[in-house]
Amino acid sequence: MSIEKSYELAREQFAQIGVDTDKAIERLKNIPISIHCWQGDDVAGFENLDGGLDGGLAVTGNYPGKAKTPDQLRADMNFAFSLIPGPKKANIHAFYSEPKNVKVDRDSITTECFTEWADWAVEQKIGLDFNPTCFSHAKSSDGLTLSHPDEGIRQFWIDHCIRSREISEFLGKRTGIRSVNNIWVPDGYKDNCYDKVAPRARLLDSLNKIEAKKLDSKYTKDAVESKVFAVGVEAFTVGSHEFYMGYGMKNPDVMVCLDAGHFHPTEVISNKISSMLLFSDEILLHVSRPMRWDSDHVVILDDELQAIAQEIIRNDFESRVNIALDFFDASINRIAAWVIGSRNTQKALLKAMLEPIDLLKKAEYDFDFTTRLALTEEYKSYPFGAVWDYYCEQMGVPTREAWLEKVRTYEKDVLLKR
Ligand code: RNT
Ligand code: ZN
Repeated sequence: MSIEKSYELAREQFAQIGVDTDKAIERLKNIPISIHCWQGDDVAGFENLDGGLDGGLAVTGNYPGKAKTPDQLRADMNFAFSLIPGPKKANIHAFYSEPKNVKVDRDSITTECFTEWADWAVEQKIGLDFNPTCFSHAKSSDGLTLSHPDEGIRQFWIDHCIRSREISEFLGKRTGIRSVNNIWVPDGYKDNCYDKVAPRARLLDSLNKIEAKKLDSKYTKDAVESKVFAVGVEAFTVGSHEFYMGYGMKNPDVMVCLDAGHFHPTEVISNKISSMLLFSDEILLHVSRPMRWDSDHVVILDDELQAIAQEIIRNDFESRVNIALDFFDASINRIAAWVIGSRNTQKALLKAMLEPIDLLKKAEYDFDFTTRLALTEEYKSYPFGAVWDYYCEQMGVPTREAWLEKVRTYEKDVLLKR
């Protein structure tokens, strides 16, 4: 049956429970997803480092065809974007800089190192988000950066984060779309920390220095990302959730970032959004999929992804929740990874829009928990797929699994020739 016919039937069925599928589609068209460039090159960056990835981050797998130059990475993202419907941003990291001729260390990167990224984004009509890269560098090899006891090392990373804010502002100005600048540091210890206050006090002082200058909030806004543990940083992270929660509450210009993999294994970020947004204007999400630990698996349409989307949609939070993806899997085709994770995030948002939200809220307010449970379960098998397919067709991207064939062709023609 044609996509249109299926959609017509689905539209009718949803209309019967008071859900307007056309409206849902229009709503989805206005929710940008920030797609992380680092899935395309296994978080390697382009600095030609001798050392590999560190900071407790790990990418496993050696699937062929990873991007080795900025142009390859942008080409791969362009191709992935052609398979993902709706508005997108690209999320880049400082170590994807393209300095002209001379090597520019992280503390002295300038907007000029990012003109290619900016030109590309303008061409693609997308916004850009930014991240200082406080890992995979000689000065992060002690496992401490902004909280390092050595003043010189600390200053190096402070300068790097200040430069990153300026670059983010530049990217916001160039693209006309505000850029989020997200600060995550790997700082912590493998084994039990004896003095937990001193490193946190140093991190706080560093952040205050980084944030001292007010930048134009029309173009950039900072976020800070916590973490509970990592491989090699099992015992103690300086930037814990409580630390950055406190920082965000005291500094309303700075958003708190919630990464789905950065909490204890059964703790979920979906249940934090409602509380956070009673106290902050905005938050940043790193949508990821932890498996037993912060493993950064490709996002699938699982219960937690749907719970995250439901929190955003049921409460009209889409203008206050910045949705960014953060996963990296080198065991499968990297473009497929982007497409799967991005499309699933959008599917989850759409599925959440296809519930009669007011009716279900009312059942709950009336203490009618039978109706609440019965209907939420029944609505799970309503024909959401027909609406998704129609949306993809409208947006000019492949419907259903048709994108996979295109990825295979690109793999053969482009990736395997690298
Ligand atoms: C690390 C954080 C961080 C990184 C990226 C590469 O645990 O999740 O967001 O994944 O900055
Ligand atoms: Zn993250």
